[in-house]
Amino acid sequence: MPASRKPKPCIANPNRRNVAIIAHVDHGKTTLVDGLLHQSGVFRSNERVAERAMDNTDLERERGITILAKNTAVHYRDVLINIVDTPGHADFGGEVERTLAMVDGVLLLVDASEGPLPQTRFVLRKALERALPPIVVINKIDRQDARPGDVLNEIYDLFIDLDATEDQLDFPVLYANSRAGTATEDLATPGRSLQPLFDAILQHVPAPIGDPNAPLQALVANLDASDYLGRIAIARVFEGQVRLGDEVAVCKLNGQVEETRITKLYAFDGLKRIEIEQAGAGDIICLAGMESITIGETITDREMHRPIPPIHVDEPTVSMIFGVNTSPMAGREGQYVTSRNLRERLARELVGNVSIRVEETDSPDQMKVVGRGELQLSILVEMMRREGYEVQLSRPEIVTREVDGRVVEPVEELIIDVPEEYQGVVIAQLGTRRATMTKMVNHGSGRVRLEFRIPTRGLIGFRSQFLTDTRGTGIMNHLFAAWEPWHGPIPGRPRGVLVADRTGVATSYALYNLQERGVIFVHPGTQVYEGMIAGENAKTNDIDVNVTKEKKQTNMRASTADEAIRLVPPRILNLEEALEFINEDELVEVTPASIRLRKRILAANRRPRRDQEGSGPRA
Ligand SMILES: Nc1nc2c(ncn2[C@@H]2O[C@H](COP(=O)(O)OP(=O)(O)OP(=O)(O)O)[C@@H](O)[C@H]2O)c(=O)[nH]1
Ligand SMILES: [Mg+2]
Repeated sequence: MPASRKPKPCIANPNRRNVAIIAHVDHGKTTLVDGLLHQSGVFRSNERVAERAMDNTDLERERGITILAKNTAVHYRDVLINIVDTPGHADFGGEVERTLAMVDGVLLLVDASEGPLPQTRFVLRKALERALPPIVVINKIDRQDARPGDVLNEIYDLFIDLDATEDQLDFPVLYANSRAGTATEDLATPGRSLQPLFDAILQHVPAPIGDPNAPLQALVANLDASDYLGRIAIARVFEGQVRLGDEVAVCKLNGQVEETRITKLYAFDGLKRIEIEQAGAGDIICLAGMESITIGETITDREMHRPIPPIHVDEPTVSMIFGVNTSPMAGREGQYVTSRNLRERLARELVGNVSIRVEETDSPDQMKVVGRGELQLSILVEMMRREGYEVQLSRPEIVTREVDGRVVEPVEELIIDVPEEYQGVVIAQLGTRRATMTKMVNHGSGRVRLEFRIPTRGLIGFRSQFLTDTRGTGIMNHLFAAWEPWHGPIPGRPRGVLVADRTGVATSYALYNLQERGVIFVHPGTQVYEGMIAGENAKTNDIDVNVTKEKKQTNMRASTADEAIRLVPPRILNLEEALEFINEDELVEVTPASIRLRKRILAANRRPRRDQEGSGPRA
């Protein structure tokens, strides 16, 4: 036997598989999990189960996207398959990165029409870096415009581009319709169930490796919480055994070791967690009763401390200042409004969210929150407002760094798919945002695919412009590509705003007279204050306006009841739109009931004027 031969790794448990489902946003991960749950007999035949059962938070259901990675487990034959559903949106990439630390293989889903997109590349790169064997699932083959053959070629190209090894290139391929719950190895033979996929998981995802008799080593890869159990650590056991009542050590991220006892132990089973007495190498488990535990920490033997190196995730690139609400209406609609409330809430977020950072600023009332993108930050704000918080937010900014005395900034790869007729306007728009086109493909279908490199900065505010420019028909995707030297100034919002000049209630009469000047953001009857933004000016300057003006009449009518007046419906900005809209001298005020835009300095006589054309570059 050659001396270099390594000892054969020990299979921890032949009846376990741990697999993550990864893909670009909307390619059908959560829908596929529905199918796997149904067909493994998790539900009673008459049980009513919501579509996309794993997307169980309010925000996920409302937006139809997965935000948090989540575990489930199904039985197939005599094997327990732990499955982790991951989010596909780039802003939640940190969730995918830490999930991969838990599994032994991945299902890479690719939409049969869209083909690989930026996040497909990101998640596949992360999986290949960890040497996780992939099973490729070309999904949505029922789509009218499905082109599975081409898509498979594009997937090969992507693997080669990512320097996949020979072995990795030898991936198995399945064709699926997740919505119908079918998969097949051969397009000529329509699938009838997901059995080929179950079989592929058993065959191609390796059983977990690890020594069940070694000292315990389990990595906390995710956190969950329940009202009843408090904080729940989701951990992958790599070595050894863990039993209820065991005394264990926790290797903390700060290098300290804490001793504790295992008081509550669970395994995943369908959509539930079931209590178990013990688990061993290869298992994915939940532990409750460890209040200070956090992601990246290792639960290990009391005598033999063997920490696993912490999970590294990509650096966040977008920041926003979260401040105590200072508007005259502060505290009216929210329950938690103080700087202490804000601090505590953000500290809590840090525990479960490895891809954000919170930094102090010069002011005790303001915290800088750094995340992966505007969506990730706005989801955090959205959760906070539902919990009763008020907060005021600055315009999102990108993070810069200094390398060898030069300022560098994040640059993204942007892929756009638009009908031919909008190509010109989109290219022109992106030109002003310092994008450079890298590729242009015309499939001859009437749509073109354009690829660009663009500073992350240039993307702020682009999405809404893009949707307007393409009448909602454009599709855009982007992904962090590299840090590059500063690309130079990018012009800011071309228009000024209409600023309320006094406190009061907006009237139809006043809004009617103002609507020719620009786009109105408030309904009649809305409470306004001096310095609040009531609309966008059609010109580049800001103007102070009285939106509370009443019609001069002898018998005054109620402000909202001027029925004779025909008002253009106001444009009500949602949180993301508001954040994209505001300039540096403006803020978004968020309360559980309202989203208001305002000037940073409210008093008109103290506010620097923005009445020159094109007031300066967007930093
Ligand atoms: N036609 C068709 N539609 C599908 C199929 N699978 C999923 N969909 C639809 O695609 C949309 C997105 O599905 P999801 O399962 O939420 O996608 P996802 O990958 O989990 O999305 P994120 O978690 O947000 O990244 C839903 O409207 C599904 O009904 C399929 O096989 N065929
Ligand atoms: Mg999903």
